[in-house]
Amino acid sequence: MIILCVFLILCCNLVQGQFPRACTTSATLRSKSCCPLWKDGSLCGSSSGRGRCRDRVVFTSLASGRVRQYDDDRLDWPKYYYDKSCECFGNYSGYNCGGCRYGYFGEKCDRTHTVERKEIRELSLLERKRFFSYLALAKTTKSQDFVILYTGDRHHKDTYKFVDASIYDVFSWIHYYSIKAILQNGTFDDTTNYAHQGPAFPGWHRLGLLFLERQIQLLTGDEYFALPYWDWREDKNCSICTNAFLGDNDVQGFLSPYSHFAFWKSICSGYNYDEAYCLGADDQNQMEKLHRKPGVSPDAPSLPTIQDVEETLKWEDFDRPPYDRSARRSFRNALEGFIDPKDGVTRQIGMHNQVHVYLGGTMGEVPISSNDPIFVLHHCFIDKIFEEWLCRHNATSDMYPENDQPGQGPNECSTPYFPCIRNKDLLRNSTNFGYIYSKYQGM
Ligand code: KOJ
Ligand code: ZN
Repeated sequence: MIILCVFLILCCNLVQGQFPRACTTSATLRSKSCCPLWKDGSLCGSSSGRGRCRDRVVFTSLASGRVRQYDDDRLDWPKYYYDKSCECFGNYSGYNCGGCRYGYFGEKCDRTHTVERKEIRELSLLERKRFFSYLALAKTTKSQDFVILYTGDRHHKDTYKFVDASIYDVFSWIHYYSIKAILQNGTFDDTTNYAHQGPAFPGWHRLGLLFLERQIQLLTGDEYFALPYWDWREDKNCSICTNAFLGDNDVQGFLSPYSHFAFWKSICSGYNYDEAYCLGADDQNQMEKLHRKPGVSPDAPSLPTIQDVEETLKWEDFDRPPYDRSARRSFRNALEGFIDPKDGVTRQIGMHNQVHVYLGGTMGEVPISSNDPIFVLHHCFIDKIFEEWLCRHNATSDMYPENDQPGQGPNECSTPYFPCIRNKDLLRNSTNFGYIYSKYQGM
């Protein structure tokens, strides 16, 4: 019975993400059409009024109209792969419009409710145990809806292929894929990417967390599931790095055999060179185990303070030219952690980056950091700070700036999510996406 319920949930509530399995058959790739049938037998559920199959659901890229010299497969997402994709109406969403927009539930997507994301230490013992078992299930359950891209050589698109992955690994892969160096005139540029070092950073990660949260809701049938966060302000010695929480580690950095994630392996680990995407994704033996070394790096011996967060929140401009890691007096760049939040000018490892570097190990390796579930808790707190900024500054999506970062224009699709959600539409309060944060420790 439970198996049947899980199966029904999986096949009837498809939501955002990519690559949709249904769009990676050789026929769909050849036709460049990603408009799968919904269960009513029509493309994108069109006969039930859920959506339609549309040409170029790609939005405009560069504001300035400058011609790009890139040959990267992710540019102008999802144009390289698909000319056609589903456009869903109203509250419907998902690659075939069979699912609901974030914050909406039910067959007709007409039910709403708001979930509350709490600090992990606020959870009851039962809630915490439930969270760890949901994660274990997500790590071991093959995604029915999505597959991941795996390639031998990024210069040769005919070596691209798609492989199965677990639900958690699809989430982790999305971060990996967005962050790989950009192929430009046959060479790789790793100074910029689709999710970081630009105005897309807060919204991109917000969407990633929503993706994982919804996938877990669907997997478990628990519509009220909410991701927890870790308020790391002034935390000493990573107080959640214990086996009752995210896990203790040994001197080499490996997680304690008694921790929840002792046997987790990192997808896309081991082959972190620019030329390939996620080699080894089909072989557990090639993946390294999670590791962590909190407080060991001389570059980030402690965690950000209450004052650091307050100083970050005071910056009025969401982002500022040149919209990259050198942007000054920019809320986004202070939050991401390339400038001192106090003066908005001095280069330093702060805030988001500081927590990654402080934790070290898997979390300190940019391409694979999302394999460690502490990434989820860290980014939920970053998202909470982003939410606090949106409230304090009465932010609206028109504050999202035009800029030249690849994939980060206001009207470009957040890359590589599916279907298209424009970057600027993520600059909206979390209640628009069906969640809020608990008030904890005064924020
Ligand atoms: C890992 C990441 C990231 C930043 C750092 C540290 O994923 O975004 O590590 O610079
Ligand atoms: Zn990231």
